[in-house]
Amino acid sequence: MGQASHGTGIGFVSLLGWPRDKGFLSTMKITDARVIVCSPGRNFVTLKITTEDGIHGLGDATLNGRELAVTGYLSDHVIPILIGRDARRIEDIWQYLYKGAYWRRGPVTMCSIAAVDTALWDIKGKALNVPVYQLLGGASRDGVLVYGHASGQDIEDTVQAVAEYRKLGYKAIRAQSGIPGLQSTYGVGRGKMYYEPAEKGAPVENAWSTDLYLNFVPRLFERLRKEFGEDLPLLHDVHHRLTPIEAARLGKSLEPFHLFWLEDPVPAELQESLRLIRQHTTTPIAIGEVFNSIYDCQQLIQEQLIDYIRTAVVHAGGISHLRKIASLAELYHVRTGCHGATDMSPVCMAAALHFDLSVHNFGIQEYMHHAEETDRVFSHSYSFSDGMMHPGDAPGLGVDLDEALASKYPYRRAYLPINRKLDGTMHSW
Ligand code: CS2
Ligand code: MG
Repeated sequence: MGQASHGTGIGFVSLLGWPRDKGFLSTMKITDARVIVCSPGRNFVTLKITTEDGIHGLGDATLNGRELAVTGYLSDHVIPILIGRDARRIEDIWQYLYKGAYWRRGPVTMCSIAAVDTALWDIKGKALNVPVYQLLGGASRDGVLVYGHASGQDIEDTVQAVAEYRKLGYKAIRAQSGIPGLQSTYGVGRGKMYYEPAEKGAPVENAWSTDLYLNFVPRLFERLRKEFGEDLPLLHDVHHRLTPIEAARLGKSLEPFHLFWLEDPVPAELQESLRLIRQHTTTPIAIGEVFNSIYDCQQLIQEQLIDYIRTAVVHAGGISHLRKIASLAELYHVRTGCHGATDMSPVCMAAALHFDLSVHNFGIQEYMHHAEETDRVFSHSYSFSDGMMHPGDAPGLGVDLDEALASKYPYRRAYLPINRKLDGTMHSW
């Protein structure tokens, strides 16, 4: 008892006597897994998994400014126990890596698991000859609404940047501006359409003043509404820089300009602090780009303290785990708004688009252009048109990595900037 050929019903076998290495279907063994680190425009860590039938899948494992920690976790601890496993068992491999490690969660672990999970979805799609979104329940919409990043040195500069994004067809735009009196501000590009979050060398130091910021931001949005009218969805990122009562004041003062969302108003370690913000303002709140698991999201979602959950495929355990977060969010009227800055590689971007297209409670997707070198190294089937994106219909994720070209862009250590108050005190960002 225990052996069964294809098509044998479960009623014919004793599950207790069933050898664990034999499934009802033949397996597709993982024969190779490698980490590829490259820097075409910025650093990226990519996991490439190959199966016995020659199909390969890609997963993004980039943790901005801490890339090599994930590389080590994958190469030294995950890959050795991945080889020989059945690539078709995506959920089981996820649980094996999560529960089996004993040490759970955290960005390094969850980026590593995400990379494996994403690569396995890519493989499954290719093996079945369908785009990943078809495996996730199919399209729930025709395309994915994205927002672009407009930023300027001052208000008029930012008005111009928003106008440029509108010309490019964007239907939703995030607006950030330099603040008069502060030398530099994170999130403001230098003469480009977008900014690069990390820079070479030691972390750049930005100066911060909450007073200047709180007085300035409502003026920025008043001006933007005057210029662009009431209908353009506008977003703003606070980068975790306020206390709850300051954030409440900002949310309240922005109400006349009805933002699509106000992002990361406070650092989200103390999640009950969002209750205070909620008591004071109806400005919608988006949080979660630094979260790694459903447990990080749980309180904010279940208490309906946020409107959009920002977890990304790469940082929160891959497509499988993100779907669970989305399902929890759906119960509480919270919609998704995945993080999509340039440190999410095109592999992550593609995975996000398959996810976005399929989940019912999708809200919006962040989209920041990658550098041209990045797009040359990672060819992809996703596309942008008229403010919307689509993952394309190539089997799997629809992204590939030109390894020969990637090897021409070796890793360069780079860091995110830090933020200090005018008196030199370290501050959040
Ligand atoms: C930002 C990012 O895209 C965003 O909303 O917060 O610039 C973020 O700071 C970086 O992606 C961090 O790696
Ligand atoms: Mg952000």
